[in-house]
Amino acid sequence: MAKQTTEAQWLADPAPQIEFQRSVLRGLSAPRKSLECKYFYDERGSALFDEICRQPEYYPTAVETGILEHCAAGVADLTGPGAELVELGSGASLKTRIVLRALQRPARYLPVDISAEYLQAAAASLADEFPDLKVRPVVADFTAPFRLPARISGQPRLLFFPGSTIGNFHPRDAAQFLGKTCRELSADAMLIGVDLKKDRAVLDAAYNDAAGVTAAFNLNLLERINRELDANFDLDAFEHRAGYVERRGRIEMHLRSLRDQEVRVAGRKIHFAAGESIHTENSYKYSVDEFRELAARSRWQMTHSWLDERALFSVYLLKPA
Ligand code: AVI
Repeated sequence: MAKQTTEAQWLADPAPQIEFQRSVLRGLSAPRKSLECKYFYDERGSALFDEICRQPEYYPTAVETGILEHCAAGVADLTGPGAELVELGSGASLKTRIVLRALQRPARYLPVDISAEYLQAAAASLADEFPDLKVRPVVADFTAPFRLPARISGQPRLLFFPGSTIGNFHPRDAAQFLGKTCRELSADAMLIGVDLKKDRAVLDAAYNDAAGVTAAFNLNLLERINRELDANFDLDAFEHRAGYVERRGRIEMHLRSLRDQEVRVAGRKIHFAAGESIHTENSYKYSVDEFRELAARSRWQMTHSWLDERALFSVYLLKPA
């Protein structure tokens, strides 16, 4: 039997506490309070996000999975044999299996994720399932500069960026990020999943699941700040709020203070008026034309697009223009 390879993680933890502290204090001292959504993903946050993906209201995961099952063979033909797959924000790598199974003799898989423990576990289980595949986890915040191992010479490199994570960037930053991936990651193509604009009732329900998992995911950010930055947020004194803001084309997620209160964070006192909110996440939605235009601004050309029957979600193949 071929040797299983899960090489040591490529980089040390790229998100040192001091960065986290700086970002939190900056966000909570601003006139309109905010926190960076990348900090949702500690170990519990990553597990809660997986649970969100299993909620009946959160359609993106199931719908994107269906689209990938439908288009993976075509993507594999377009990519060619012996490819390496680089996944940005891999999480539990569930959709990856569909792509890896379709690719012809994939040479290597490089999952890139900010959550070290989670990444190691997901990479190990994947290496078990694909014994001939080299799996090399890269612990990195892919929104900041990071390095990838050198490309395997002569083999195609396919970037995989599913889940509409691109929607969590402001459109200007999304264009910049896509441009950077095009210039710096020396890929032949990118397979990307993007959530589509649609009826607001469907969108609102997806971010307000009845089981309260999205609310727990949002509140976990305060729990993380309590634990890691010596803070004393009372989790019962904040509530989860999420909704579609049509003029901006985005879901906004907030944590709303239920009373006038003062919270200690890393030695500082932060005041919250009753009803004041912390903006924790944006999730932009794009029509096909809007996304084609965004990709073109970043020097990617949209060569193929796949939508589900209800036009809830889209998957695109982009090539460097
Ligand atoms: C990871 N990202 C694409 C999710 C989204 O839909 O914006 C994160 C999420 N937030 C709440 N539910 C899911």
